[in-house]
Amino acid sequence: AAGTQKKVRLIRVPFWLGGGKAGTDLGPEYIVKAGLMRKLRAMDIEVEDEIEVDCPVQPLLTGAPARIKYLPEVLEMSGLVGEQVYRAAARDSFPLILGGDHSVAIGSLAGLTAHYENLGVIWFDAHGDLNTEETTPSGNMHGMALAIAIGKSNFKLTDIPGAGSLIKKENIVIIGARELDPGERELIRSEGIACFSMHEIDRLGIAAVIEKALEIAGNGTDGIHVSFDLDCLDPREAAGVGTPVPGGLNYREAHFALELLSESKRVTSMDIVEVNPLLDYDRRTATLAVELATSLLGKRIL
Ligand code: HAR
Ligand code: MN
Ligand code: MN
Ligand code: MN
Repeated sequence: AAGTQKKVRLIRVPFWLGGGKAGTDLGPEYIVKAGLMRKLRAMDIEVEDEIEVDCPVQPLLTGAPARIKYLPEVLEMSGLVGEQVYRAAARDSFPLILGGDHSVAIGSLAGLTAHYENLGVIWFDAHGDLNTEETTPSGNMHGMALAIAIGKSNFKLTDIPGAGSLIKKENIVIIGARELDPGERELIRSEGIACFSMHEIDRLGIAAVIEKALEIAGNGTDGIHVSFDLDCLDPREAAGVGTPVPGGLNYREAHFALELLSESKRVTSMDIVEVNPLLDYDRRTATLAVELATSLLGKRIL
């Protein structure tokens, strides 16, 4: 787990079709160029051969566009990502998945559930990613990833070849939410999903929130996956994301959260998603992504 492991396997997923905005497919290259490998090796972490998943690209438009966008492509990408993530987890290498839009997490979870009996998930995000085919306002699948993971949509995690079981709603936690669609809010209420919005973070402080998150995601689970959407941060810290929302986590809150998760030694994998270099006008978002990964993987100030 993070904080103890010495082997990391980088899985690059240059995919944007789940988010509907080109540029996110350049995220992995941009994050690697910002010095990820060098920084991990400086921490004495062995970075195993990095894998680039051969993602499907935008198909030629034939006929009317589907309401749920690029479902066949998301399905294909998820199967390929799942295979690589499973392989890493099975040989006790820490899977570090670089997106890509947040639909790549569907692939991560497919692979992880093949290895772990019971997986907890901590989802850092400005959004809920809990839309279903009925409630999605955009048809973009990155906004449905968590609903797919817990089986609330028609298309489910278990539809991906190789996936294990669904993620239990009792073991997921959303942190940093501040823009929820009506259907998502309803689902959070009716299913009793743990969601620490920015309001709860302001009230309790990030340390208490992480403590509670570990209790929920760690309760009866044999692994914890951290899915980190860079838009959980305030756009002043991370401009290079597809759907920025004001009022997010600041630099230290985000780092402190990941440092605490690292100290817990419970986290077994991580996604870093939604970095869009084409929108990163002050060129800080990729560097930030690298720094955040090192915090989760055990970097200490002292
Ligand atoms: N909730 C909206 C939708 O479903 C917007 C989703 C925004 N995108 C993300 N996901 N970056 O976290 O379309
Ligand atoms: Mn194992
Ligand atoms: Mn997201
Ligand atoms: Mn988001």
